[in-house]
Amino acid sequence: MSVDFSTDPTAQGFFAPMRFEADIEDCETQGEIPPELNGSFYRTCLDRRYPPRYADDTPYNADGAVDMFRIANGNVDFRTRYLRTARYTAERAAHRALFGRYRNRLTSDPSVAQLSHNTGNTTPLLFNGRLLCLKEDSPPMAVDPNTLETLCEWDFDGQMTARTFTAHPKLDPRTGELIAFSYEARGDATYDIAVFIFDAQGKLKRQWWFKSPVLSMMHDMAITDRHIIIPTTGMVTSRERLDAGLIHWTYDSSVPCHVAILPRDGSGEVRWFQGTPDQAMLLHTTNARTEGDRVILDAPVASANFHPYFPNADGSGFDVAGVSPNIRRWTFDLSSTRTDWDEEILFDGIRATSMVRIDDRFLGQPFRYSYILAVDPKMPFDRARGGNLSVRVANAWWRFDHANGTIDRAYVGSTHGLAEPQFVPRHRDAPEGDGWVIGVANDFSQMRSELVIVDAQQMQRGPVARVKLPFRLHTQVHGWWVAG
Ligand code: V55
Ligand code: FE
Repeated sequence: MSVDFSTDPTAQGFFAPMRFEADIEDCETQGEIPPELNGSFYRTCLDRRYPPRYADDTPYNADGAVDMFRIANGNVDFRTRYLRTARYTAERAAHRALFGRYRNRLTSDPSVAQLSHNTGNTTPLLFNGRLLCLKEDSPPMAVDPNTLETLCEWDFDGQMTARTFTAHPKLDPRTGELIAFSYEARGDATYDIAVFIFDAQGKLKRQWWFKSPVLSMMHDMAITDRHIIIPTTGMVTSRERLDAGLIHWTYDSSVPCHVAILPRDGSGEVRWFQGTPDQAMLLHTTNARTEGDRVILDAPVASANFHPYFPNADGSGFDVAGVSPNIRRWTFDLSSTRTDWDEEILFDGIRATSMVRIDDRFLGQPFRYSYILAVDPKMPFDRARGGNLSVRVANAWWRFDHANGTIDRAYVGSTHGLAEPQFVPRHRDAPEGDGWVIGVANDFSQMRSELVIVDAQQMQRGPVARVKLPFRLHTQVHGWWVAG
């Protein structure tokens, strides 16, 4: 069986896998890297080693690769490595894909029935000396943060007993705790949710186990200084679906969003709230806080399926009109017996993506700014040379000011698509918003990628520096900054 990606429409142009590993010292740079910018920018990426076994599979099922831009004294070194997962190793030995459709082990080659399907392709996060590369269907992959060598699948020294682990745990900037949850926590199509709090030294401090009212994707969570918030979505599965050999998820537009809220200190039970189906398409949260008896969550939320690879349960086709979330503020009143919540639309009229970040020093606390990847019709975009603006190509970063409702926009070139923005503070103690927004831009005119650095307080000026790689990079999912 030959390696041929030519019939995979999701693996063309900038989305074709790179299938390489590389080290570049002293990368080519235009402009001046700010001297205060010192640290490592990590990205987890999708990069299939072998063509998928099924043509309808999702790119989310690609092998994971991890990139590192190490920035010091105005210089940048770049490194990229595949994650050496059990899956990668087995498929490499077989010279072909052995794992089948996304999160459906019944569609895999029988030879890998007992092997982990972990790809670690979604989020990198440094905790307790290990770079954790996370995939929500598996435990973390632990990676050496300097060499990017894969260490092992990591269960926190046996403390984390769930079969899965979210790709979006929260590092509390005040306490150093890592707060995480698992869904389908006792295996495929189980309703079990587990929630874990690890202290800054990695010791398990508290855990909860309970059942979800729906069997849905639960991609992200939020924390406040007192609460843990976990939303369900309309992206659902079932034992029957998996037994039929289908891809794990289908979007059911009749399923309402549910939200679990737990007190962090274990002083009360988990409380479930129930919303409506038009609130059920969310991936990422922006931030949350507790004010008295109210929990306030800001998040990009859409009302229809924005995953083109997961079919609609009612048989309708993918509709690009439904893909753009708006930013919603949900307020939960813990002092009443209400099981619903209040919704307010922030930044009315905008069409964003779900790729939103904040200044992580303000996680769980009152905050002012968020940074989001956007398809911005006001920015010039050369469709002939820049590909199509679509679900997969966005051309702007926006800074939302949650205090006054304004939006600042950054644009890096008419043939450039952007990945998720990463905020980096100027100094550890700099005020919120004082720093840079960094991230990878893909220049379709040259088929090269670059790391661009934008002053967060002067977004409209565009990049102050561009670190140009001599090749294109694989598709990023999420990034992570580690200072120093
Ligand atoms: C998402 C991404 C995933 C996944 C589940 O963006 C959800 C949402 C990159 O993999 O497995
Ligand atoms: Fe995510």
